[in-house]
Amino acid sequence: MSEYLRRLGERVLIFDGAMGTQLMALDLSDQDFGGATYRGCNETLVLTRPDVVRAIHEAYLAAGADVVETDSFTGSRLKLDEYGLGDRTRDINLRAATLAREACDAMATPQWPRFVAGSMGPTGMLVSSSDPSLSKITYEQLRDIYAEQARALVGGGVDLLLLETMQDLLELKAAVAGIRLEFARGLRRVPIQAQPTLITEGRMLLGTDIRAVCATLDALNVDVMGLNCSTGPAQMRDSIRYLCENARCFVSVVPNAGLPLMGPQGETIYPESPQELATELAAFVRDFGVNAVGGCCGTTPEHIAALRDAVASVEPKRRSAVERPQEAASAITAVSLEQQPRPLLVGERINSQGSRRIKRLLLADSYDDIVLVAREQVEGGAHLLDVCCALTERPDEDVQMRELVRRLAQSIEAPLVIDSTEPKVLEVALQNYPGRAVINSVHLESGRAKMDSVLPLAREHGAALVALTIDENGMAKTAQRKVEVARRIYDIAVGEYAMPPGALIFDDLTFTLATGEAEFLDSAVETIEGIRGIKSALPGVLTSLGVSNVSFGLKPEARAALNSVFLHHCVEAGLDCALVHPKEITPYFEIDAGVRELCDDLVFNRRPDALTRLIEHFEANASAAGAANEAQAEEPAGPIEERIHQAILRRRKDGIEAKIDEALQARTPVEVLNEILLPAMKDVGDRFGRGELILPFVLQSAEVMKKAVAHLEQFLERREGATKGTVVLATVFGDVHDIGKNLVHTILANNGYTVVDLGKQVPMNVILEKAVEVNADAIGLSALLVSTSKQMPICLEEQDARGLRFPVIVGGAAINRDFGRRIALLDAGTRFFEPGLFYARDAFEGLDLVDALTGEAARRAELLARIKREAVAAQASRRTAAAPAAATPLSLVKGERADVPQPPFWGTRTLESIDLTDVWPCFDLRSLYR
Ligand code: THG
Repeated sequence: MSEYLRRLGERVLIFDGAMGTQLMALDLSDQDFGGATYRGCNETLVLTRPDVVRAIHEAYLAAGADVVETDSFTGSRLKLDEYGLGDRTRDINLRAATLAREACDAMATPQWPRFVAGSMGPTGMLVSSSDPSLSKITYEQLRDIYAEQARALVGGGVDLLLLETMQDLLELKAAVAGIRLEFARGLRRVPIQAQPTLITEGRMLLGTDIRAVCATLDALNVDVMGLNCSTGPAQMRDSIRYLCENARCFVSVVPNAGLPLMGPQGETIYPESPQELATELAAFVRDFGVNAVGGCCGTTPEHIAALRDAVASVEPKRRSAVERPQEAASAITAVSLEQQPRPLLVGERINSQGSRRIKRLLLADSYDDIVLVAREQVEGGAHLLDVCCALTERPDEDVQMRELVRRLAQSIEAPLVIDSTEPKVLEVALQNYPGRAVINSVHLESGRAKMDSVLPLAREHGAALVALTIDENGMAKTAQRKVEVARRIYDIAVGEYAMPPGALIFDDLTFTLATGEAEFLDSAVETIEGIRGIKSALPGVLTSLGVSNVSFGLKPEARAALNSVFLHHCVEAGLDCALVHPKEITPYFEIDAGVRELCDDLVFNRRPDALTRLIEHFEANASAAGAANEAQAEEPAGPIEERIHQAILRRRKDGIEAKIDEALQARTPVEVLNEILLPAMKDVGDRFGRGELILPFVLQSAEVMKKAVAHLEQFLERREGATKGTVVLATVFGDVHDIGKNLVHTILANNGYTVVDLGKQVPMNVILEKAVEVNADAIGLSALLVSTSKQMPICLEEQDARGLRFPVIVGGAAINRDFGRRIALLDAGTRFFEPGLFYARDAFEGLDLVDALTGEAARRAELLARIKREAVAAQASRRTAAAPAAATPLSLVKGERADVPQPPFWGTRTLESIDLTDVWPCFDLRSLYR
């Protein structure tokens, strides 16, 4: 292991401060740069004024920096070419490295080694953007550009390579690949530290969020990941916390001296004093366990000296080993490959061979329309999208794949599964995709050949991989053979290519049951048993199936029913991912019992006439529109409460208003809400939790609920007059489903409160700033998913750290009262959050709590005392129940995983809409427009 990483494991390392702004302050002359033509090329100074560059290194070392960065930030051939210095690329980078090396070696002692980071910044291109001039470069060109610079820097003696201020995740991937390419060619191996830049919204320039950054860099196996430039530490806080909790590697943070401001003469001012910057960064070390800190634009040796002192005075938080599932990532966000509840839904229809529509659109090069189909798939509930462009009519699958992947990357938040039999097509797709894709697929049909050509691609791009259970003897048909083939693939992929098992997805093959051939009668049973066998023989791997294959040849209605039934049994057996058309799936419990039995008979080969009976049923019932629609179409009779309940559960939006009116004849509006609507939605939530419903259905039910509540609202008593208080409401970051929160909004507003509703997906920082701004009486937080509920304790910790005192009310499908009691305590359960953390089971309990919090002091005090008592008692009983568990950090539910919910649509930002100089201060953006 490298000395740099070894030391990083022992203590926090301090990086140096700015090079660019330090050089600027010296007011160097044209001569210093070797002539007016080179003015502004800071890298040329390593040749013309090495004394100046070395003095800056020395000043930082004297201030206590452990690591100095070479003066090579814009030293790639592409950037140097702008000054006509491209052919000096090697000299400049080599000299930049030796200069820093000399300065470090002069100061280093065995107790206090000093390290040289070979700095490599962005090229100024935005390879994954749609801008024609900024994207006029390829992944391979970028890879070679970074490879060249890396070779020279390592040749000059750097201890690590630092990719910093990176703007485009695809460029960052290409840079890492370039470095690795040089390692493979024999270059001395050094650690790779990768630092993208986030703009104030917490995303990269093209909209990539921190989850996608973390998932992608994690899959690339970088040694350190972090953030630098663009903003001060405050704006990075949420993202750094995320990295420290989720990255499997070391984390670095190198902010500017505050968010840059414009001075009176239009100059850039970095507002933070050494003390301010140091205090904030030391807090990252103490609160999150950041491993390396330093300064970017506007920081000076004084900042670094203050930083060194501040970091020395805090106890770094120990980051616990991260046990989390593999994720796929788009250029927008990441999605866990292990959904809870299972399965991960992969939309099957962007497939030239599985959809006539897509085939037609590909033949016509109508990419925009394909993007619309992709959007439909995502809106229908697909977590990922399978993409296949193979056409017998055209020879240019790679060209079409490239174009389609680029378009999808810019507008679809669901990560892609690249489906092709051609390694070349897979490669082109991966080279144009900024996130972490899934490759579909490898197998052993011609022995190892396919694996040996595709696995290196999976490694270079960090892709996950679907593997089919096919070997030299053909498709494995029995469960036993499926497991055997899977094991062979596993041994090669994991044993030889070091794939993480969690990134291996075995597809043990689905055959159609529609032919009635004897050979395939047991095929579904074998497939289901194959899933069980693979999951138990190869721990940690995932499974997938092209579910719709099971019904090829049947009529659409029969297909929908059989697909849904087969999927249900596969998921019960442990299936993790399903290639389906999500819209066509019906929840098992909703399928007519008779149809379910017909399908079960066929799937499990329970009677010889199973196929005939199924076909006959659907022929006889052709007009009934099939099982899938039965649940939707037929309106059951019965009491009104039951009919409303069913309408919500079965996603029937039409006529809901009339039903509400009917219910209002015998009940008050509040009773309708309380006794009919809320229990119905709870039933939906419970079924989701048990895996009976997939998320798209929950959302459709929520739509019905919304419509019902909107109608009911006019009848709810509205209290006029002065506001009773102000509540800031938000659905937390990561969660895009806000039905619960909207309901609370309605109830509070109708009871005289001013509600500041921040919507969904709200970062904690935004919530707290708004609460301060409006002087809130309480903050209300909602979360649908277990993973996003983790934002709730963060609200308390952040308030505690910032000295804020807003009571917090939490609610949502994934949490319960015990969770509320647990998070009411800070510092691993040792200290009560004095303003109070309250769990509300529903909107009405939320209203009661807000009433108590804004009411008489005595009532408020009584409430707080009770909550505190309960929290402490619950903590004590957990201690006695499980002594060791009490000390472990927060875990919401036993065995829970940090699953990533379906992301929101972010969309792309046009370059024109951003003032890039705001975004990228340490880089001369004017060069982008040259
Ligand atoms: N395993 C893996 N990958 C796969 C498959 C698999 N990729 C391709 C395929 N099988 C899964 N994809 C589809 C796509 C569409 C359909 C079935 C599987 C399908 N299409 C309709 C039809 O053909 O009737 C719709 C046609 C249309 O709209 O024109 O059923 O098994 N790893």
